[in-house]
Amino acid sequence: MLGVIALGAAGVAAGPALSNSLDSLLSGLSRQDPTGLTGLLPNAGGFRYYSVTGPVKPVAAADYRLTVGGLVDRPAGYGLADLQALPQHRIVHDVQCVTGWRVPATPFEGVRLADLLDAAGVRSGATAVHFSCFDGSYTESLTLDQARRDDVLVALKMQDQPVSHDHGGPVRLYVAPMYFYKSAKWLSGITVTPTVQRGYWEQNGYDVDAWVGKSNGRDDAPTS
Ligand SMILES: Nc1nc2c(c(=O)[nH]1)N[C@H]1C(S)=C(S)[C@@H](COP(=O)(O)O)O[C@H]1N2
Ligand SMILES: [Mo]
Repeated sequence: MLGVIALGAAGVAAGPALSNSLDSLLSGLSRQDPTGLTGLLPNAGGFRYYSVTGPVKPVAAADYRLTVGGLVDRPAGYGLADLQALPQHRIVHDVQCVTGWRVPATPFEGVRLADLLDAAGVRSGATAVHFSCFDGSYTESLTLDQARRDDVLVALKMQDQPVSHDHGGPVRLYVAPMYFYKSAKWLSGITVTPTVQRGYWEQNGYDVDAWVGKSNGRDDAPTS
């Protein structure tokens, strides 16, 4: 996909003629949307499917494990049932992708990331949280202040259903106030770190502080 981004930038610099010939080389969806392999999910209500690694092997609910570690007093591992047993919070908010598409008023439900951080006991000297995924490639990050917000969830449900495999189930991150690339799918690891470690797209130019409408050079209308 980096090739696609490079070609896209070259196309802009070279003007419309070259851009048109580049267009014919690229599939329509990839051209419009370089942030992942993407397709329209059937019956998904406007969501697009993203995976930077192509197909991801599903993990059965019974085999799912989320680890919490790094600069914490009590590293922990949670199965899906462990997460389901914790207090659940439901947020209904617009989803906004940095490439422009928006899905209004989408319910997400799960455990507050803040609750998992409190349970682990964040040590002094920590300022950030790093996320890893069982696709083996995607990563994300938040500052500790961002991670402790009420509208940041370790989500077990999306659209009032268990998070489907295509949407990053059984468990994905949901960062309501930020562009959707912050909402890591197939979440497997939460690591408290001394400083922010840039995530996958952030190493490729996206902003770490991904507030909708106030980052990435975009002026999208506020989400609510
Ligand atoms: N593991 C993983 N998480 C990811 C991505 C990805 O490619 N891999 N793409 C991100 C981007 S850019 C978006 S817009 C959303 C898309 O979520 P969806 O596939 O449920 O629509 O997931 C985000 N989280
Ligand atoms: Mo995205």
